[in-house]
Amino acid sequence: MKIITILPTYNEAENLPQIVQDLLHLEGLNLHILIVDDNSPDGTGAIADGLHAACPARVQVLHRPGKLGLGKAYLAGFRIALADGADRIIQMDADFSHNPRYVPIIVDCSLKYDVVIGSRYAPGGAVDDRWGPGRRFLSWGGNVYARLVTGLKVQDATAGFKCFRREVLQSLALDSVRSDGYAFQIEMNYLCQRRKFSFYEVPIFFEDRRIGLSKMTLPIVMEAAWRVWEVRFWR
Ligand SMILES: Nc1nc2c(ncn2[C@@H]2O[C@H](COP(=O)(O)OP(=O)(O)O)[C@@H](O)[C@H]2O)c(=O)[nH]1
Ligand SMILES: [Mg+2]
Repeated sequence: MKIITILPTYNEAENLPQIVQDLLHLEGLNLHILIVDDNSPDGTGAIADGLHAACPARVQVLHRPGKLGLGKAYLAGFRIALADGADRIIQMDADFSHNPRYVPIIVDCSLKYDVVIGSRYAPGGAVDDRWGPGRRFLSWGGNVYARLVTGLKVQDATAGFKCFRREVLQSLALDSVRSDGYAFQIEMNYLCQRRKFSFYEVPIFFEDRRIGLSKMTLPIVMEAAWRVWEVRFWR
C-alpha cells in the first residue's frame, strides 16, 4: 500500500525537518511525503529541497510561485499523489498541531473507512489547554455553525488532519473545489458525504503549533463563514 502524506508549508522552516523526520521513522508504514511550499520567505522551500536530496525516494517537493492558499495547495498535492499511484492520501499541517504519532491508527482505520479524520471534537479528542476561551469558542462555534448549515455529520468538520482512500479523491471533481482555508475542509467533507463515502473520526489532542505563527487570517475565517452557504445551496 502506497501512502503519500501531503505537507503544505508556508514559513515552516523550523518545524519541517523534524516533522519529516518523525513521519519517515514511523514504523512499518514506509510513508512518502509531498511538501507543497508556496515560496515561503523564510526559506522553507530550500530546506524542503535538502530533505528531498537526503531521501529522494520518499520525499518530494512541489514549489509554487507564491502564497496561493491552503486549499489550492492540497488540490495540487492530491493530483500529484494520484498520478504517483498513492493508495492512501494523508493531509496534515506541518506545525505539529497534527502529531505524527496518530498517523498509524489513522492509516489502520482507512482499511475500513473511506475518509478518516483526526478529530478534535470526537469523544476523547481535545484542543490545547493553552487556547484561551475566545479561540476555543471560535473553533467550536465555527464547527457547529458549519455542521448546521451544511448538514455534515462529522463532529470535526474543519479538521485538516485526514486520510482519503484513492478512490475517494479520484471520484471527486477536484477542479470544481473553490474554497480555501477552513472552508476547504468543509467543502471536501460535503462532497464526500454526498457521495456516501464512509467516515471515521480518530480522537486527537490538537496541540498549539510548536514554532512560528498561524497563517490563518480574519479573511480566511470570514470566507469560511459565507462559503458554507455556497456549499450548502450551490454544490
Ligand atoms: N502551501 C501553503 N501552505 C499553507 C498556506 N497557508 C497555511 N499553510 C500551511 O498549512 C498548515 C496550517 O496552517 P496554520 O497557519 O498552522 O493554520 P492554523 O493551524 O489554523 O493556525 C501549516 O502547515 C501552514 O504552513 C498556504 O497558503 N500555502
Ligand atoms: Mg497550525
